[in-house]
Order: sequence, then C-alpha cells, then structure tokens
Amino acid sequence: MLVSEAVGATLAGLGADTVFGLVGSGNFHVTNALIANGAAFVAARHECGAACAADAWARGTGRVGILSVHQGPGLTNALTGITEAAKSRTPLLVLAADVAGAAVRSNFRIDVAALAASVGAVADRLYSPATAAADAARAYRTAQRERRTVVLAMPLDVQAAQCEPPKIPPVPPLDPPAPAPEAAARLAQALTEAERPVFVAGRGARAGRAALEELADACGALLATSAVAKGLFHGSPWDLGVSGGFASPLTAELITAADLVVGWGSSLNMWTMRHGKLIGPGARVAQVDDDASAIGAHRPVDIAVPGDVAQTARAVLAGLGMCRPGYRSGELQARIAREVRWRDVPYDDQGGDGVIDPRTLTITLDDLLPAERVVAIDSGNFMGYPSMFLSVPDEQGFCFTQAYQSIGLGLASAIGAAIAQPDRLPVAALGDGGALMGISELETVVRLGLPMVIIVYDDEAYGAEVHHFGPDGFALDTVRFPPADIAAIGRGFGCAGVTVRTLGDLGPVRDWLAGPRDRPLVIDAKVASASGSWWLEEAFRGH
Ligand SMILES: Cc1ncc(C[n+]2csc(CCOP(=O)(O)OP(=O)(O)O)c2C)c(N)n1
Repeated sequence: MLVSEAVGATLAGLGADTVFGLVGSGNFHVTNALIANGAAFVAARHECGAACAADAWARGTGRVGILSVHQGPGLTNALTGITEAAKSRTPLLVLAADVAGAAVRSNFRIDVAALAASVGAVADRLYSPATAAADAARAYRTAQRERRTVVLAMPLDVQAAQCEPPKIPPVPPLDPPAPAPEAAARLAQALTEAERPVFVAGRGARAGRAALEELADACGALLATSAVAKGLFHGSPWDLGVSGGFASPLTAELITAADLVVGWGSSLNMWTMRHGKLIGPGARVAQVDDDASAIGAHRPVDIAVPGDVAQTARAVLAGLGMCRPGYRSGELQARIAREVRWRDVPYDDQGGDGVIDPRTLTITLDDLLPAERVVAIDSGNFMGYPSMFLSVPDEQGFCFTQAYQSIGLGLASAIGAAIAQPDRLPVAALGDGGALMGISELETVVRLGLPMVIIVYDDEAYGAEVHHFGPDGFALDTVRFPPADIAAIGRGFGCAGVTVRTLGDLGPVRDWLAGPRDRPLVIDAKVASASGSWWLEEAFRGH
C-alpha cells in the first residue's frame, strides 16, 4: 500500500477520528486516508483557523487534536495557531506535508524541524517508507503522553512510496504518576497547620475536581482557578472564581490573605499570581504538578510535589492530621455568595451617545444565554469582560487561548470548542480587530451549521494599544479605524447580524435564542471604551 494510506490507517487506528485542516496536493492523500478509515474532516478557510480549531477541540475533548496542512505556506500559515497550542501544552499532531529530501531547489522548501522547534513544538518526520507507520505512531504518542504539539514532516517522496500494511500494536493505557509519599506527607502537614489555605487549580487539575473538593473540605481551603481552568469549581460555595488579573476584589483579598497557597496543575505564573502580588507576606507556596519541570518555574515554592493532581489530593487527604476549620466560616460563606462575582461589584455605567458599557452588555447576555455554553475568548483589551462577566457551567465551558497572546484566534477556537461539545451553545467573544483578522472562519461557522453566538466588542480600534499609549500623548492614528458594520459583514457570510448600542437593541438576540438558531448570530456591540482595563496594564507588564 502507499505510505500515505498506511499513515492515515495507523493514525485512525490510534484514535484519530476528527481531523482539522486545509487540503492541498501534499496532504490530500493522507487526509483522504484518514477519512477512508472513519475520521471526520473539518475544512477551515485558513490554516491558522484550522490549527486553532484543532487546538480548541483537543482542549475540549482531552484527546490528541489532528491538523493536516499543505507543504510550505500551509504550515507557515498555521504557525501562530501551532505556537499557541505548543505553548499551552496542547496534545496536537500536525501532519505537515514536506518537499522530498532531494528537492533542494523547491520553492516550497522550508526547514520544518527548525520551524517547529523555534515555537516550542516537537519536530518529527516520516523517515522512510519502511518506518513511516511507526514514525507516525511515535509522533501521535509523543503528543498524547507528553502533552506536546508535534509537527510531523511528511516528505512527498516518502508519502508516495509503497510499504507493507502497518502492524502497530496497541499500548496499554498508562497510570498517572503517583506522588512520592514523603512529598505528599509534607503537603499534608502544611495543610494541617494552615489557618487560611487557598487552592489555585490550573489546567492540570481539570479532571481533579472531586478529589480537590474533598481535600479542601477536610482542611478548610478556599477554591480558585487560573484563567484556563475557569469554571472548575462552579457551584461550590467556596469557589472564588479566577485568580489573577481577572480576580474580583473579594477573590484578590482572600487569596492575598492566605497563609498557604497550593497550586494544583497550575504554573502560578505572572498572570495567575498578578506578578506575585496575590501572595501575601509570610504566605507559604506549594505546587503539585505531574511535570516536575513546571514546579518552581515561575516563582519560588516552599513545598514541591511532583505527581498527578487527583492522586496527590487523595494521598494528601489520607495523611491529614486534625485540621482547624481553615478559612471557612458561615460569615465568609455569606460574603462570598454576596460579593465574589464581578457582576455583584458596583460600577458606573459608561454607556450613552451610541455606545454600550461592555459590562452592562455582558451581564445582560449572561442572563440571556443558556447556561450550558462554551465560551472562547480572543485577545485584546476587551477580553476581561467576557472572562469576568460570563459564567460557565464547568471547566469545559471556557476556552482561553492566551499562551501566545495573539489576536485573531478566538473565532476559530470557538469552532473547535463547538465541535468538541456539540450539546452546548458556543459563544465566541472577540474584539473588532481580532474578529476582522480571523473573519475567514465565519464561512466555516456558517458552512458547518454551528449555532454560535459571536459577540464583537467593537471599539473601532486596537483598544489595547489606544489605552496603553494614549495616556502618554502619543498619536493614535495607526491604531484607530473608521466604523465597520460588522453585523452587515456577518449577514454577508450568512449569519444573523445585530448592531447593539443600548440594551434596547437586544431584541433580535432574544428572537434568535427563541429558535430555530439555524444560522450563527453576530452581535456587533459598539462599546464604550473611555479607559483601558487593569488586566491589560497587568498584561503589558509581562512584555
Ligand atoms: C497577531 C497579533 N498582532 C498584534 C498584536 C498586538 N495587539 C494586542 S491587542 C491588539 C488590539 C486588538 O484589538 P481588538 O481585537 O479590537 O480588541 P481591543 O483591544 O480593541 O479590545 C493588538 C493589535 C497581537 N497581540 N497579536
């Protein structure tokens, strides 16, 4: 059989059943081989969109995402999305067609391995017809086991050669790594002694809610998440929501007053810890992570526990001594219920003169949109509004692709998130800059019939730059734009479109929600943007 067929059959045999991509001559046969072996193919209109959709799908399903791209420009077009995935440790396998080794003068020739390595992905290759199926299997397993983004170069001459039908034996599932008993005991002792412990759970804790809640109940800890794990403790009376730039005043106050902060599968990076400001003087820090290299990578830690989150939480629970009530009291519970959500924090509405306050808009949409939702967020000044004012039902309800801080990824991410969770309402939250950058995927949303709500926080500018440079008196002509009728652009793609300047303009949103939701809805919200956001200033400090 052809190597391209063997590779497709091998990957399908390993579990690849959904493939995102854009097909050119170099990845035509492999993609068709995957389809012939039962995989669904999702065609995007730009390779960056395909990469983002595959990334979001992998985040939403917890499985290896598959991206298929043409040689040369197919791969370079996908690179921003691949970089986001690589920096987020998304298990993603990129099937990247490549020129033949001997085609040294090919116009498509690029150094695929160097390109992959430069963005933090793992480079692998189909080395020969005889090894190709094993090469593909190795690449898939690297993505799966090490949670890495792997770029598999597939030279055209190798793809076109003949090989024996592949025989790739299945590998039994691996158990997650248990913590060392001494390390678990150290954490158990620290929690036993702590008076005000707070857990900060990250992406690595997304499957660990039950074990973490049980431990937190036993030692009186409050529960928070990093932005990527928003929703993990939804519904718990002790849920503080997101730690970091998006933390509400009460959340920040309670984390800062903790005497022990435990990061669970969280890097405790500058965003999550507000450059360390959320760690009070004298507080101890513990970190649990199944990747030992992540421990202490962003800040000093007092207690290091390499190990799987859920297993560690159970081991620590078993080793707890007599705990105090910890941080929990009836009074605090009532205060959390009253104050912890951003929407319960008073603000002065800045709407009027043809623009709506983005907080007012988002709170109202939070009430209107069904709770069973998955929200994907683009980057920009606006991004705190949906992150802070839209609730999500659980950790699967939030797709936050900010590891590379690129604008223009949010719409495509929402596509992958929607396909991963077809029973939820997909919501894309974008700035006008990011929306117009990634607009080609609006055709994909329409073509796939996704019942998506696309909220565009339209300030007719690259607001992040306006607010960063404006106060210093710089000219802003390069970052301001004339009005664009994004609702009409949406209608042109086949969506329903509505322009919103006041709450009174939301009638068509209610109508759309009433059904049949047979096409996506674009909400072009002309938003007030008098001043920049504090999370943006926080972000610029990291530049
Ligand atoms: C690909 C890319 N180009 C440029 C930037 C720099 N940048 C950061 S935020 C931003 C403005 C985004 O504008 P918009 O999407 O309208 O959101 P807003 O900031 O106005 O809320 C820009 C250009 C970036 N992060 N990524």
